[in-house]
Amino acid sequence: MPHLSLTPPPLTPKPLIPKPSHRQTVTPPGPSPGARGALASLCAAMAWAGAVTPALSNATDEAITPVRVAQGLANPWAVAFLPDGRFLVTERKGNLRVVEANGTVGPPLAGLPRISAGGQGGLLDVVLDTGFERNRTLYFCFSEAGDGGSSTALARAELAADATRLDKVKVIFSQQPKVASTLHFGCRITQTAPDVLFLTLGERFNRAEDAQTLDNHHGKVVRIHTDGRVPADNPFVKQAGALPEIWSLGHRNPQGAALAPDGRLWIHEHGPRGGDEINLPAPGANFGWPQVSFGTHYSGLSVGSGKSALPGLVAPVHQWTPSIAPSGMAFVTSQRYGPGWQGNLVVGSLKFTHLARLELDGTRVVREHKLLADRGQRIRDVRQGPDGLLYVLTDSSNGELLRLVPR
Ligand SMILES: [Ca+2]
Repeated sequence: MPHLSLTPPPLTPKPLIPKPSHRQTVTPPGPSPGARGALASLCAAMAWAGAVTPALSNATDEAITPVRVAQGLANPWAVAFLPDGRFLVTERKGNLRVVEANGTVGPPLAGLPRISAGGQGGLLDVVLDTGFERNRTLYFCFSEAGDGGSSTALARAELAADATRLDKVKVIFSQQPKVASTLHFGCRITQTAPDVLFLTLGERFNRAEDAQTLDNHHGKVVRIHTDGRVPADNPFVKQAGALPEIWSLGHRNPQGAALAPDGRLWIHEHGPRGGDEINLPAPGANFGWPQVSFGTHYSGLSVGSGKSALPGLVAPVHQWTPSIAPSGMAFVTSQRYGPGWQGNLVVGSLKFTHLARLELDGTRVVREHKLLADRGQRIRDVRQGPDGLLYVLTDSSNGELLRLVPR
């Protein structure tokens, strides 16, 4: 989502002990489904020519220093940037905290609803409203208990002037139905217009088939107004039996979403064993889970049709096999890292503990770079701050907020 254009927080560099090498590796792109013209093929060939050059030749990848802003965060899941240079950070177990610009971690804010923490569930994403400076409004999503188990819920609230509590908390969306599962909540929020929110929703793992039907919110991307109303132009509002919030279907567990500079929504989702995907949700589009996948079930059995594509199911713009376990996603729109990074997509990897930096040609990934892998930290979230710098949250009981500073 667009971040507020405000005074950058003061840099208080606390450089970490340098590793032997900050050199990064380059891997060739995975299969890129979809039709390509001759020009695209030529571009791909040129991109490949670039991709096979030694990794060390890409000087820009060596030009970042991760600087620890804060530590001691318990499985932090999302970070948002307050206009005064402070940060809001969620902890999965249910805390929302202010982190001072100097890294001091504040106490949990009061006023949050009851959160059903456990497994993959808890307090997950948080984003500020684009009018936050004026209205103090923010949105957060979490796992909500109720009849039948739990599901993902989205709430709006106002941050008190002293930032010690949330006021006017209102749940504006609850995923239906609730089920007995602590897995696959999805739960990334993107504001694409002043009054429009998108929320990604996992299929809760044991309800995978639900992702193909419209009578539930499992494995869906939903689109609602910021007050919870359903937009009149959602794709299924006039279809009997369909839940009107649904924008797209056939998703597995999407834990990354970002608004591209051109206004398009991008998401990624965890595959099963292999087949993590980047998708561009479109109204009414079916992204195939669990009918098609580039991966297999954890058992090794094939998924659904056993195919990676079928007519009528939208292919991902990128896939990872083996799975990187993606979480968090942002576009680099600033010029802080030079022209080679501008327009890139960055994605956290939990499994391989790196930050993937993806060079794009339109909607196609043409090169992939792996950053920060030598730190061995699971990456849960990545965002571009109002200072144009990238910020990363690492996932552990002693999670960190890192600022990626260009050298
Ligand atoms: Ca898919």
